[in-house]
Amino acid sequence: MLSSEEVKKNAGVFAADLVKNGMNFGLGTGSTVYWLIRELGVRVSQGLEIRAVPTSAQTVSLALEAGIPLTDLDQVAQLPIAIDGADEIDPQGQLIKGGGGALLQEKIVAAAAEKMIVIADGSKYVSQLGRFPLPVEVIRFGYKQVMRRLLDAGICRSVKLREKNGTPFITDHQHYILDCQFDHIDDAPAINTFIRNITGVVETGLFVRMASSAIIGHSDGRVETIN
Ligand code: ABF
Repeated sequence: MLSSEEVKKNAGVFAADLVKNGMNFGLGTGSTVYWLIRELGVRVSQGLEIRAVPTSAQTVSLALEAGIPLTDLDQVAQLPIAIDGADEIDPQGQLIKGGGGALLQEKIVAAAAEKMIVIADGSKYVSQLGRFPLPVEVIRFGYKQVMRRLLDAGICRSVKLREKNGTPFITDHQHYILDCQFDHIDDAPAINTFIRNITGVVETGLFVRMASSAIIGHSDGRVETIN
């Protein structure tokens, strides 16, 4: 049985093969993407020519440390792929993302890419979304109104302002995150639309019809691609 870190590493290294010479690509965030960055760093040092569009400040520093050249969405004409982690993936390829707090930029990059490829360990693959609290990025001003709207609508069981070290967690884009606990999410597109329509909401961590495939690492060493 492999450790969870080894499983993530297998998925990250497997995904590195999708990044071809000369490619611009979206580079996600998180502990599985960490291994992708490490592997691509080695390949860049061996001559692979690529440019990454990073999805967070954390990924900017890891990529620079690994020697991966960066670019941004305004500089690239095409983004054939984006590779990113997820907190939950269902059989329809719908995702919950944002556990690490980078959902806004991750969604913008995923939307710009022709294909979004998810990398994760098997524990993230679920029959139904909703056990992992759904992150919702909100404007700081008046955020309690948004909390109230979410609760009054009765769509989720509880809503919490995300904190770090006893103070509100601030995203890369200077917003707050509300973590919404559901029992399960039956209709992800409808929930996503409903929440996005609340004034003050910037984006949700529900990624609907965005992922093209998922690369899932397993503890027995297998790496599976689900299309
Ligand atoms: C990011 O990585 C986030 O959207 C997500 O919260 C997190 C999960 O990935 P990992 O478990 O690989 O750290 O993409």
